[in-house]
Amino acid sequence: MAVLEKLTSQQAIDLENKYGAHNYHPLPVVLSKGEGVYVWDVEGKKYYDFLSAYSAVNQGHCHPKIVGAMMEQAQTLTLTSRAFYNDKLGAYEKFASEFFGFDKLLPMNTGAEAVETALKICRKWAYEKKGIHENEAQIIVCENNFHGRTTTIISFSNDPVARKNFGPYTSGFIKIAYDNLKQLEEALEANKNVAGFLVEPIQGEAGVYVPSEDYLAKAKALCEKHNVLFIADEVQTGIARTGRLLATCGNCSCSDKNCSGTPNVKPDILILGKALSGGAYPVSGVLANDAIMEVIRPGNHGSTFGGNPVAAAVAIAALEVVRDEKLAENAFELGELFRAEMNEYIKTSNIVTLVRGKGLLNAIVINDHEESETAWNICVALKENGLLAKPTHGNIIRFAPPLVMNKEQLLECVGIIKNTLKEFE
Ligand code: IF1
Repeated sequence: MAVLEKLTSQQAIDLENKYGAHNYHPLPVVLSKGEGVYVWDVEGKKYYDFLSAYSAVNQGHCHPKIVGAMMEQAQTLTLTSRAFYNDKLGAYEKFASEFFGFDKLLPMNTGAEAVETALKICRKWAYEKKGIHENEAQIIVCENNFHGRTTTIISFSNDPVARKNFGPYTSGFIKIAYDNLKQLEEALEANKNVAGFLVEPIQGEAGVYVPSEDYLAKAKALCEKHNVLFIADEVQTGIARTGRLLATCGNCSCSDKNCSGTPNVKPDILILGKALSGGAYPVSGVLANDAIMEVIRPGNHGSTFGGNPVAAAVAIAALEVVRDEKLAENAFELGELFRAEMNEYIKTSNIVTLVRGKGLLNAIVINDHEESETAWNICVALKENGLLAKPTHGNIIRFAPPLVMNKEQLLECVGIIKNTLKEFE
């Protein structure tokens, strides 16, 4: 069999089971094509994508502008390493810094790398600017966080499946409850060596937990009071997913009419990934102002692919699509419609207890215990009915379509979701 011969779904699944590490348990569907809000399996069946690769495909599958930029650069110059300059990186760094309202960008590739980069910058700032004794810095994180899967990041995870048997663990982290300002204040007052507070503006993997309206602003104010860096992980919530360019509203240059204009929630360090490239190519990065970013000097940090010309060209195109196609505004309006439709359904449902989210990052909670198979079975039935989604934890199903979806498509998807849920009532 030729290596890339056309396979049946079962053949593709069998190959992965035999030759691939079993680090995932995918829904039983084998995709071979994507365009906008749609994906197709190898047998040609069409689906609505309601996961968007965990909010990496905000601009829709294979967006022509993004793919075009990738192809043009890929045929010109793909990688130089940072041993030399290239003609795309500086322009991208300027574009992204101004787009989000910061002085500088440190370009990386994956979200976890960007989170690790932010942790390193925060610690170095603590030693060189705040005056904390070396190796004594503490970073506050939230229970039920998800920031990636490196050894340091899972060191402060409380998900046993992500953490167990990967020790010894990295120290220097203090865990508090999410959306709990009292615990944040207590941790700041009890520990003089706190360098930063790392937080997801909405806890995605935990089940799309939206914090209290004033949480981020008051958390940022507490950090300022204690000279601690407020670090926002917007890998999943950023790039228009929650109905604004950023869930923390980084006081950016967007003209997003839905932005609540809360400049006091501007992070000291902003972490981006996923849809920074529209799902076409691994691109992530960390943004900060000079007073913080200047602690990084040659030799302190980097990566072979970080800031490569293809990533630069793709990320510029991806951000231009967000701006020009007003994806934040669209996500805001369709998110309101989605939650209204689901709340209507919940009134007469015996199994769905609530819907929550912001913009087009939403989830429904099924009234079943965490270990039940109900949410999984609902997702398998949704697949049969032409819509792809996946449970986060146990009884919670995340719904996150590409932000290019239109109202008619969303209402068709709501119909599929409602009709499928009825099969389980
Ligand atoms: C998997 C979860 C989502 C993230 C936030 C950093 C990262 C992620 C807030 C790391 C990545 C991905 C990872 C992917 C599935 C997906 C995920 F289920 F794992 F938790 F979205 F919720 N910060 N999230 O959400 O970025 O290194 O992956 O580029 O590992 O299964 P990455």
